[in-house]
Amino acid sequence: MNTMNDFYQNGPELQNTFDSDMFLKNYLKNNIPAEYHQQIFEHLQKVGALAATTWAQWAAEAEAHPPKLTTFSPWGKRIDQIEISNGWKQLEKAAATEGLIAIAFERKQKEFSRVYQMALLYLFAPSSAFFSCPLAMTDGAARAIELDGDENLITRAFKKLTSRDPEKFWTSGQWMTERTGGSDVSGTSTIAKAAGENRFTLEGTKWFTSATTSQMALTLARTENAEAGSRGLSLFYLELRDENNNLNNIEVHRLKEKLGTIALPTAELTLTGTPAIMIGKPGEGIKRIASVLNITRVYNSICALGHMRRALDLAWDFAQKRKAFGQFLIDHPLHKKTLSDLEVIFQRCFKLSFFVVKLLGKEECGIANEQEKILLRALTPIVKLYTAKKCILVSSEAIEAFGGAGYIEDTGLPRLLRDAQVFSIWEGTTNVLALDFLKVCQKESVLPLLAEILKSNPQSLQLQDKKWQESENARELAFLVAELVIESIT
Ligand code: MFK
Repeated sequence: MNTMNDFYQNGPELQNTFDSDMFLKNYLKNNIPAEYHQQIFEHLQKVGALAATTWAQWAAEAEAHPPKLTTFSPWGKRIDQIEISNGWKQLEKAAATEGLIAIAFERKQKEFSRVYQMALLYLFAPSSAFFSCPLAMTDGAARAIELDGDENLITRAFKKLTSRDPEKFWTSGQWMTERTGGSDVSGTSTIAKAAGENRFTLEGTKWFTSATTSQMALTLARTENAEAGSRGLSLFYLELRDENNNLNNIEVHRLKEKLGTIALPTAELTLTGTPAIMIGKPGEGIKRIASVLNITRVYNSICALGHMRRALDLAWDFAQKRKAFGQFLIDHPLHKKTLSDLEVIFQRCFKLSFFVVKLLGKEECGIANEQEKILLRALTPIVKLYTAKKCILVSSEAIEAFGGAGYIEDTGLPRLLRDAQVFSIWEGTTNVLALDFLKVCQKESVLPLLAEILKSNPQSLQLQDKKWQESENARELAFLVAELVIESIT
């Protein structure tokens, strides 16, 4: 006889995450020229299978074994060793082998290379335990070096950052934040002392250094006698270890205890005379690091998108196997409508994110016109802030769709919500990005340009409102622009 005691609910399962994603497939069919379809589809199908199986297992292993810092050897020598899990190491190798960075810089699919790469990242990220974070900084660093680095840095670093060989592949950190602030970096107190032609040694403390196990980092510092404020900052390249694999005058104080992203090593550290090379000219630090930020913000959007997709895939699957009140959840009209409404939010985020990715691809291939360049600059903060906030909302609703199980740690579901919160914090908070957008509007006449592009939408008239010049309305403006642009994308 079947009693309630015999009942055990099956948890949610993943299918090949590419095969099951009709929205992605249709987007790629309609937005990438047919000559690239076969190769890209075959690759993404392989990746979708890995994301649902091996990579998800490695990510679980990385989450179960967070990084550990050992500051001293048993005999008292300062060693600052960060131990990372096998899962994390395997994910790094997979990222290189699959060309997660390389695809964007080889540009074999011309301006569509970014679309291909970001589709790959979208599948990789939710099964990567946030290995996507070092990848974002790696990609941004490669772009900064490609734009502003000399031959030495191209050979020394760019080639490794963009390598498909796991033995040669490097990742990069981006160390911008000090104790005085991550949004307002004008108080940066790291000093760069001259040590030969374009060579410096850095002294200062960095408060958030993610991916501290990377081989290199880009960071901001102030040359001696440079002016105060952000205009006195320059951009520097450094390598974390010397030829004997010892840290290059770097002391790691501790790893951060974070709300989420726990597999990702994030440290506080001090540079105590670390050799560095300046990228760009003195005082150009913000402008030069902006090329990193613009890439990491697009990554943030794509990773938020992948995160939403994962949360929804699990919630849809569960709705088809969980019964309540005599029928499957999916057959309850209200449950189905709740998930369908979240699906619409996801799809809107998808449209905006890949619209910006396409612009990025065009700009990097030198075929974007002036309007497209302005749009890319203006919409990068918008897509980042919009998708981050929607991701938190979708993740919260998705775990609620599991009832109590969504609140229980060993189901793995609460992590969806904890991890989602980071998207709106790192790489610029919602308000900082909304204000950045406002600054761009003031400089580049973005609103008239947008009003012209969006003129078929009666709501675009709102863009002429004077109130947008007030910074307190910047957030409202940012979300309005996001919604209007999404509605204009066919
Ligand atoms: C890892 C585990 C997670 C743990 C939780 C997360 C913890 C948080 C970790 C972090 O701290 S992550 C870092 C977060 N911080 C940011 O993302 C930076 C946010 N701040 C900004 O984005 C500011 O706008 C910025 C620092 C870039 C600049 O502010 P400023 O100092 O007021 O400079 P300004 O005047 O806005 O820009 C200087 C120049 O750079 C201008 O050019 P001009 O000199 O020609 O006028 C700008 O146009 C240009 N610029 C600024 N942003 C740009 C840009 N150009 C292109 N693209 C951009 N995005």
